[in-house]
Amino acid sequence: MADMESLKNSIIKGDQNTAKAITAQALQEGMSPETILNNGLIAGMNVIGAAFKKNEVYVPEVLIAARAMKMAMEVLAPKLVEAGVKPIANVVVGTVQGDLHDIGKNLVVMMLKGAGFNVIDIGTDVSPDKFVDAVKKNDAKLAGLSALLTTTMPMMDKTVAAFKAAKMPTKIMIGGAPVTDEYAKKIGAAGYAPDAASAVDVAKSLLGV
Ligand code: B1M
Repeated sequence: MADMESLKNSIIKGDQNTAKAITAQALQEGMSPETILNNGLIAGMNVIGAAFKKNEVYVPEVLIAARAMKMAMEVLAPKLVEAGVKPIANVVVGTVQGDLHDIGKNLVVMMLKGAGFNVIDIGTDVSPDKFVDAVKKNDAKLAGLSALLTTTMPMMDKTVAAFKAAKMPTKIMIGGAPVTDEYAKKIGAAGYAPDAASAVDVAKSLLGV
């Protein structure tokens, strides 16, 4: 019988073949897609996220775990849709205008997906208007802004201002190497996360989930 502890461990180890095989077996045995998602895949990503936060694992381990999750999700996603399992919330994530750095942003995307959010990744060099449009189009409650350059940090301020000008109640979470909690408060962003794992905690707390 498919064992969720083994599925969780396959995600932690980044063993994509085992993750995919156990997911397929669990579905075949009639386990609910939601149980597989929560007790196997998300449980594994939670462990990786906590270890990443404590510097017990590093970027490569997170990428490998996320790849294993992605493979398993290819099998699981159609069944989740059939079962009507809803993601926690829609979240739009991008790197601000003028900034092409996306490695950290991609990690944030992976961790949010791993935690059960539906993430709309709008890439790099994203203008304030494009952020606003993407949030409107996807009815997102949260926008995540990444910046790696001190010269592009002011675009976060401009993006927050664009949401305010559009009178949108969207919560905005910011992050990236030069960004600080103090800066988030200064520009009126709702939250700041220092790393990808914390981004999940901050996102959940901002959305009250
Ligand atoms: Co650039 N670069 N770079 N670069 N680059 C830095 C950032 C820099 C610190 C290097 C240096 O000088 N020591 C420096 C910035 C200086 C500053 O502004 N203070 C710099 C510079 C100057 C530049 C250029 C201007 C260089 C030039 O052309 N003269 C240029 C700018 C291009 C542009 O964006 N317009 C440039 C270009 C590039 C490359 C294209 C070559 C490449 C990017 C490739 C890519 O991303 N696809 C690159 C890289 C790789 C770096 C370094 C080496 C690594 C960045 C990285 O990926 N880190 C970087 C130096 C360094 O950091 N050692 C540097 C790993 C990543 C996992 O961490 O992105 O911090 P990070 O993400 C973390 C957290 O910050 C947080 O979670 C992540 C995971 O824990 N986080 C969030 C990030 N976003 C978040 C969002 C959240 C929450 C948390 O909520 C939404």
